[in-house]
Amino acid sequence: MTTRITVDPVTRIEGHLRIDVEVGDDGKVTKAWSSGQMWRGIEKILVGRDPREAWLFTQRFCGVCTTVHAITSVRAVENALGMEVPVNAQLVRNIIQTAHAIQDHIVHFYHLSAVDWVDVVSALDADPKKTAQLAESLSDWSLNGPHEMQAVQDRLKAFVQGGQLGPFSTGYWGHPAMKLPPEVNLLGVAHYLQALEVQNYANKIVAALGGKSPHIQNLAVGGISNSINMDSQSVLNMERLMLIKGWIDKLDHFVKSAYMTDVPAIGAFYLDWAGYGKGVNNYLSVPDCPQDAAGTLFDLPGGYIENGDLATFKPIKTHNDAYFRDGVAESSKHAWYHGEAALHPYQGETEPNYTDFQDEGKYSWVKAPTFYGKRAQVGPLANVFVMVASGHEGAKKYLDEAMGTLRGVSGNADIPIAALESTIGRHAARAVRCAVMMDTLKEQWQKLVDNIAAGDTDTFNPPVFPKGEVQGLGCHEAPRGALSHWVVIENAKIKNYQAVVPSTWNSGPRDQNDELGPYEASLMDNPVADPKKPLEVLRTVHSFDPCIACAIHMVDTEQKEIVKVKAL
Ligand code: NFE
Ligand code: MG
Repeated sequence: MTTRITVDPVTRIEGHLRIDVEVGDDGKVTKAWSSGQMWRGIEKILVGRDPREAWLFTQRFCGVCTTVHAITSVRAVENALGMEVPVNAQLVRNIIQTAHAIQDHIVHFYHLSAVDWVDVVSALDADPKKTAQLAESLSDWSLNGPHEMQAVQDRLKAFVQGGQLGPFSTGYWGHPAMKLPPEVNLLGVAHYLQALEVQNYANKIVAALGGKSPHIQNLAVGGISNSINMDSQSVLNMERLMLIKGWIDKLDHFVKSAYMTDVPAIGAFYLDWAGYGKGVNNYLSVPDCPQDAAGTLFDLPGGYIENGDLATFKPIKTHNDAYFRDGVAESSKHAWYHGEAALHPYQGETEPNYTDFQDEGKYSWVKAPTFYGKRAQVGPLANVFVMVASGHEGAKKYLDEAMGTLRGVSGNADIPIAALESTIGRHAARAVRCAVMMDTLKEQWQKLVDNIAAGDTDTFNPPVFPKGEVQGLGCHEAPRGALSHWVVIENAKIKNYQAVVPSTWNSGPRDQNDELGPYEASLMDNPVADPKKPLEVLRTVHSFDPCIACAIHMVDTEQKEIVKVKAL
């Protein structure tokens, strides 16, 4: 007999995601469906507007990856206009997006997914001294001492004695799939609480340059609105840059000494999860951190890898590389829109056609993107593989380091890199990427200081809109993966706007050929010990860091009525 499990909504994500699985007699998933249960109207709002203000709207796609749709949008319009952007503007944007990525990765692991693996209640049974010994043997993170661990356990006891677990009240505590010893659970809880403080330093960097966080204010098509003047107290000056440097150093210590060791150390107890969750293993990633005004040089490489084979790596060299630009299409065969054919984003159509949830038909507001007709997984795992395949030194170094910790703590020296193609591997890759982002952030900061010291204070080139039609593509390797915005501009007004978002790539339903999307494929064969507490399903889905708010933002280019809603 098969059991159908519906998880709706999946929590500890952004937006509304429904996951359905069928579990066979052997307790393993045999069928899976991923369904985006919300839709928005932001692309529609953009039609007819001034392209210079699009970023202010697209940034509101999401409350989590807040900077990314702003930066990608100005890049798309600049690309349509064939514009150059001052180097200072590129570097300030790079600092903002990199700091944001670090904040996002820290929060995802510690606050949105660690409790799938760390049993908070079991931490009450830990010996805090042993936890500290273990922690100090793994790294030099400064808050690993016995007093700290005792204080965390006391705090946890107070929660329990008070009859409430506070932020930990709804976990699957005591679930048979929880395998960490109490001491490691206490370590996880301690770093969960410390990470709440640390992630704030990344937000401060974003706010110091962007005006506020979430949702930065300092962008412009053509550059940034920050002024640079070393002799002024009220604009971007050395004092402000040194303040940012102080926050960068604090983040660096946590990322390198806590996050980079916690994930492989916890993963070492869950090596069985290196055998689940592979799913779609074509990997797509876009280049990022442009270094020159024309956007021809990038610090972080992009590319495509087929079937998990790094030897198939093909580079994507710029944000307008024809190889990427011509390969993307989106299908609505199983999404609640009219039309079955996969369409290129410049020709994208989004005519709603809601049908209720049909297992074999339409069942999601998310479209199914493909790259040259194939499904692709995006995100930190794709990004790390692409960086390693293209010879990025930092990625290779941190991947080696993480694999070393994993092999050391598990006592299994033979764990291959291919183990990363899994549920637990996506977490490990995110930690590795975060360490790479940390070094990238430091480099962007230093380059900005050097560029200003060399006498360049330019931050803005004014855009000029031609008569007639132009089209542009902007890309960004966002925390959840490859992001692209596609804009068609006619007589200085937006004619069409499409965003093909990381969570669309990963959470999309079956495509035009009925092939499963990455979430769906990754759930196949996952064990489910207790259908009433489908922790394993959450583990695999959470490992992608879902964001459904980003994934669905519909447009009706013909401006017909889309749906009637009752405002109560
Ligand atoms: Ni709303 Fe997002 C990211 C984008 S969606 S979080 O990262 O773009 O995957
Ligand atoms: Mg879209």
